[in-house]
Amino acid sequence: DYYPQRKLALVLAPFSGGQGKSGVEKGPEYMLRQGLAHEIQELGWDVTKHEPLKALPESDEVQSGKVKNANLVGEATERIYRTNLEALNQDSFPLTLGGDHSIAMGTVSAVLGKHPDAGLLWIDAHADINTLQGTESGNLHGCPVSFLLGLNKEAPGKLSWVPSKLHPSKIVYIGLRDLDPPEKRIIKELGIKAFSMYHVDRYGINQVIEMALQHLGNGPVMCSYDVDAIDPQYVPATGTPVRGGLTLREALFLVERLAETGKLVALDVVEVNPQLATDDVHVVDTINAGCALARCALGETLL
Ligand code: B3U
Ligand code: MN
Ligand code: MN
Repeated sequence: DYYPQRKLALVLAPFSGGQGKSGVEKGPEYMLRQGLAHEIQELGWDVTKHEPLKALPESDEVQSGKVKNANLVGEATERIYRTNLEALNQDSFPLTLGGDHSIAMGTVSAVLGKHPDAGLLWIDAHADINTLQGTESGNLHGCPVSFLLGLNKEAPGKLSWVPSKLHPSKIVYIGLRDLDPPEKRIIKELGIKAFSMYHVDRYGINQVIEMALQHLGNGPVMCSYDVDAIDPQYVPATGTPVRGGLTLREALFLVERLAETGKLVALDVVEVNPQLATDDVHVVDTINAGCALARCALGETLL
């Protein structure tokens, strides 16, 4: 058990600069309004709130190839990194609420700063491993893993802080179903363990998580959870929904199993965009799913 004191740092990351749709910065606010902080306290955690992105300055953007908002993403992710590393150093579990997935450059780097042997479980419809060369969209939320792995020789502007401490053998994907061709090549070349929706159907979610955990070994595990891994029928309010995803039970089961191992050291819940719903039920479903992921990862459903 990494957190015998049950201290939790709730890190709000209302950030949308890693992609083009507004609304994803409202994710944390909606999850808090749903009562998430209180629910976590009810589970026995001592919760402190952190807002590293307060007063984020207007940034002076460098135009570097296709990639958008490099300085803004650099500034935001470095702030999140510092906040989360400090939380980890004070024996607090960092639960980071996004915001778009670019913020994982900060959250994962913090975990690797504290626990160099940590494994990373990346649950997502997308691999988010595009390089500066390979990205078609120029959206940095499609690139965090390439930075964490050090695949970009020179990072533009303020993105140069990212330490790239992740080894390809220490990341496992679950839920993939929408990859760009260069991303597939990178995953193959680096031998990264990846369980797509095909593998979920083939082996079942239980065997997939066991294989994933076995691959990551005995050390601590961080989970970066993009809610678009879940089928849009359960989580419609997200920026890039892709049909054919995890059922809500499969999605929650993954984090329930992580809670059971006692090895989970940090969690991100990202890409909740309450503005992208066509009706209120969609918002409620999405926010409820995001909050349930956090609660289940913290042991709510363990007896
Ligand atoms: N691979 C595409 C699409 C994408 C990645 N992550 C999300 N969408 N959420 C890209 O833009 O890099
Ligand atoms: Mn993602
Ligand atoms: Mn995604």
